[in-house]
Amino acid sequence: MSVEMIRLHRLHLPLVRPFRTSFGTEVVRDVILVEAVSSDGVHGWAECSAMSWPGYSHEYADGAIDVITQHLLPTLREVGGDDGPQDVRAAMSVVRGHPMSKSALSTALLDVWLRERALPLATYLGATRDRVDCGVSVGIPTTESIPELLDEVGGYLAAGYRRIKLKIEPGWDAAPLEAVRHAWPEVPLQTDANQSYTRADAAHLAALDEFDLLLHEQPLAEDDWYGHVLISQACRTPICMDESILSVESADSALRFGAASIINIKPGRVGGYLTARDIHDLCWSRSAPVWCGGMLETGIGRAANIALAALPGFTLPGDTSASNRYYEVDVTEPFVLDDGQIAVPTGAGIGVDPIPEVLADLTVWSTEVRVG
Ligand code: NPQ
Ligand code: MG
Repeated sequence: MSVEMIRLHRLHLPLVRPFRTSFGTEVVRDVILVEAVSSDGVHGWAECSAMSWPGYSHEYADGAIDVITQHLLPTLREVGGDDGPQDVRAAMSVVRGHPMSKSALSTALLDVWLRERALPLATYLGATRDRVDCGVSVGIPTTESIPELLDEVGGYLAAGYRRIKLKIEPGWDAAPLEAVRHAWPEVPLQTDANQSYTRADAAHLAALDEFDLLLHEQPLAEDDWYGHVLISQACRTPICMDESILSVESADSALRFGAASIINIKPGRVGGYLTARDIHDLCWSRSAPVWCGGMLETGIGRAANIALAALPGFTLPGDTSASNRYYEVDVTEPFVLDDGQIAVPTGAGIGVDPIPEVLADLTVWSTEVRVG
C-alpha cells in the first residue's frame, strides 16, 4: 500500500432543478469525495454515492465518514507492499455492509494503483467501447403537472438522450406514462418506483404493460424477493432490480428465482468496481441485460461509471447522463452529450481530476487521515 494519506471532501452542489422520487425531494447534492495520496505524490479520486440521509438505502454521508475513517481505513493495515485491488476488497470484507463507503475508499486506492501503472479504468475493467449510450432519469414534477413533465422530457429528447426513465409511485404512474407514450410513440421508456409498491399492486402494475415499457425498476421493498417474483409473473414488462442487488450472489439469486430479468449495476451499492464487473460478467454469461445506474454523481463518480458502462454486457442505456442534467457547475470538466452518447475517458485511472478552484468553492467540510 503506497497510499499514505486520505482526504475526505464534503461538497454541496445545487441541482439545476429539484429531483423528486418516491422517497423524497432533493435540491442539493451533499456528496463526499475521497482523495488518496501516495508516497510518490500520486492523487487518486473517488466519490461516495451515499445521500445525506438514509432515503435510498440505509447508508448516509455522516455514517460513511465514520465508517471510512474509523472502520475501513484500519483494515488497510493488513494490506502491504504492492497489494492490488483484490487485496483491498478482501481486507475491507471484515466490515459488514456499508458498500458505498467501501466503494468510495477502494476506488480512490484503485485510481492511485491505475495511475501508477498508466492504465485507464475502462481498460482495466475490460471495456470494449469508447462511447456509451446515455439515458436520463426524470423525477416526479414537484407540481405533479403533466405538461411540465412533457416539457422536461421534450428537452432531454431534444438534447439527444436515448432512453427516458420516469420516477413513479402510487398515484403517479399510468397518467404520466400515458402522456409520454402518446407524445413520443417510439421512445425507449422505463420506470423506477424505488420500492414504493407492494405485492397487492401486481394487477395495477400489469396494467402499465400497455405503454410498451423496457422495464420496471425496483417496484417493491429491497428485501421482498418473493414479491418481485409475483410481480415478474404478473407483468409482461420485464422487472429490473436496483436496491436489492448488493453482490454477485444477490444478482445470481434474482435471475435464478425469476425475481428480475435485468440488473441495474451501481458500483457504490455493490461495494466497488471489482464487484460491479463481477456482476456484469455473471449477467453476460447468462445473457441477462445490465445497465449502469446513477446517484447524481459529480464528474468524479460519473467518469468511473462511464468506464464501467463501456463493458460489452451493458446493452441498455444507463443513467449516465451529462453533467448539465444535474449541475450548472461540475467539479471536473463537464461530461457532455454527443449524439446521445458520452465518450469514455482515456487518461490513466478514472481519467479526470477536480478543478481546484471549483473544488474549493463547493467544499463545506474536509478532513485528512494518515493511513497505517
Ligand atoms: C435510482 N437514481 O436509480 C437513483 C435514486 C436516487 C438517477 O434515478 C441524491 C443522491 C438524490 C442520490 C435521488 C436515479 C438521489 C440519489 C434518487 C439517488 O434509484
Ligand atoms: Mg433505481
